[in-house]
Amino acid sequence: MPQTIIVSNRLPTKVQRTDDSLSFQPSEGGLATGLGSIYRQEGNMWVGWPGLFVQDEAEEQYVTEQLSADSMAPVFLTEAEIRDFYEGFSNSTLWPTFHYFTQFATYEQTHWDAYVAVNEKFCAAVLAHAGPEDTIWVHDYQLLLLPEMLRRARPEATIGFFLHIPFPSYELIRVLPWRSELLRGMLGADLIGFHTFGYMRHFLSAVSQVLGLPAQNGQIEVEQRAVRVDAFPMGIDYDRYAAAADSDAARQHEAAYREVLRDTRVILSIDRLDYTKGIAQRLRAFELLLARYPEWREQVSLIMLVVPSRDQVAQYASLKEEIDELVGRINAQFRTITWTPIHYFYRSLPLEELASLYRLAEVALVTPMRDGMNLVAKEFIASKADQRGVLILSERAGAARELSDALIINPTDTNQLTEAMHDALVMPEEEQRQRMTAMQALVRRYNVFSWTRLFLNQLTYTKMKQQTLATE
Ligand code: GDG
Repeated sequence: MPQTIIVSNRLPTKVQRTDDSLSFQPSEGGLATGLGSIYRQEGNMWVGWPGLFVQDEAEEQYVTEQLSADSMAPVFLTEAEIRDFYEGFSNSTLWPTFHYFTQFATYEQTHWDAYVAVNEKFCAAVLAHAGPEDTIWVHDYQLLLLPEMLRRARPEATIGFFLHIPFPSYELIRVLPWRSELLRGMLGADLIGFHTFGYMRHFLSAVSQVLGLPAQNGQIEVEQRAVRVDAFPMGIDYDRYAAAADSDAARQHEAAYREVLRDTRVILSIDRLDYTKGIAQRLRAFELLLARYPEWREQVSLIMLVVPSRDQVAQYASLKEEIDELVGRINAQFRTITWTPIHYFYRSLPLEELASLYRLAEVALVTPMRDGMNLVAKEFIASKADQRGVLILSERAGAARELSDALIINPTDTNQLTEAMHDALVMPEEEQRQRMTAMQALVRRYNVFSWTRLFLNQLTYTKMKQQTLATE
C-alpha cells in the first residue's frame, strides 16, 4: 500500500524554546485535526517547518528524532529564509495579491529567490522520504512551486495540491512578475483543489491567459499530462467543537463571564490579526449601531478576540494600532460605569475558552474583506447545541457559498453591516433555529474528514484515469 506524505509550511506540532529546554506542542488549526488521522497511519508522514530556529546540529538531530517518532519530518529554515521566503514573498507578495490587497504587495527579487530556494529545500526533504509509488499532498501558497519540482524528480508520482486562500481574478495574477513560474509550479500536480468554484474558475482563466493552456471539463493538458482542477470546500472537526462547547470547562467559563456581563447580550468576533479580516470595518459598524440605535447601549457588548499574527510584517503592526485606537475611541465615547461596549483581547485562548465564547455569543460577526473559507463561521455553528444564535457572514468568505442561511453582507457596506447586527439582535427564536438547523446539518456532514477523503479519493481516481489513458 503506497504511503501518503502531507507537506505544508508548518508542521502540526510547534517546537518552542523555553529557557533551556524545548517543548513540543500540537498546533491548533483545522489542517492539523483534519489530516491528523491520516499522517499518523503506518508509513505515512508530514513534512514541514517546526517553527523553531535550531542552534546546532545536535539540536537539529534531537528535534528530528522527537518528531519522527510522531510521523513528522522537519524542514529547518534559517532566520534569513523566514524573513525573505515567509514574511517576504509568501506574506508580502502572495498573501496581499491573492486577497486583492495589491496596494500592500511588494515585488522583491531577493524574496523571490528565497521562495524558490525554500521550495527546493522542501522538495529535497520530501524526496528523502517518498518512494516512487507514494501520494504527496502539498498545501497552500507558501509551496506553489513544489508540485512541479517534485514532478521533475518523480515523473510518475501522485501529487495533489490544495490552496487554502482565495485564487484571485486574472487581473491580479497578471501583476506578478513571476506569474508564469507560479502557475507552472502548481500544474506539476495531478489534482489541484480550491475551496470554491469561483477560485477554480479564476485559476483556469489565469492558466489560459498567462500560459495559453485551455481547460476542458475542469482538466488542463500539460505536457501530455491531464491535470484535474476542482472545488473541495474544507470543513471542520464538527464533533470536536460540539463537544468542546458542551464540556464542563466551557460551561464553567461561560458561567463566570455571565456573572460579570449580567444580562448583556453578546456579539462575537474572532480572527487572526489580518487586514483581510475586516476587523476595523466591523468596529466602525458596531460604533454606528450604538449611535443609530441608542436602545442597544448598555444592552449589547462586542467581545473581540484578535490573535497575534505576522507582527514582523509592517501592515500588521499598523493595523494593530488602528484597532487599538478604534476600540479606545468607541469605548471612551459610549462606556458607562457598569457597561463596556467592546471587550477586546489581543492574544490566543485555549480551546475551551474559545468554546465558551461561542456558547456565550448570540451573534457571530465573520466579515472578512476576503477569506479563502473561514473556519470560525463553521465552529460557531457547531457550538450551538440549542440552535440559537445568528451568523453574520461576508459574501467574500468562501464559507458564504455553503452557508446561505447566514445573514450575508457586503463587508465594505457599513450601513448594511450595522443593519444586519440590528436584525440579528431582534430575530425571532424560531427563525434563528430554522437557519441554524439547516447550517448545522451541512457543516456536520461536510466535515474535515469527508473533505480529506473526497480530495484523496479524487486524486487516486485522477491518477488511475491518467494511467488508463496512457496505456490505451
Ligand atoms: C486559512 C485561510 C481558511 C483562532 N483564535 C484562536 C483559535 N483560532 C482558530 C480558529 C480557527 C482558526 O484558528 C482560524 O481559521 P480561519 O479559517 O478562520 O482563518 P486562517 O487562519 O486565515 O486560515 C482561511 C483556512 O486557512 C483553512 O483552509 O478557512 O480562509 O485564510 O480554527 O478556531 N484557536 C484557539 N485559540 C484562539 O485564540 N485555540
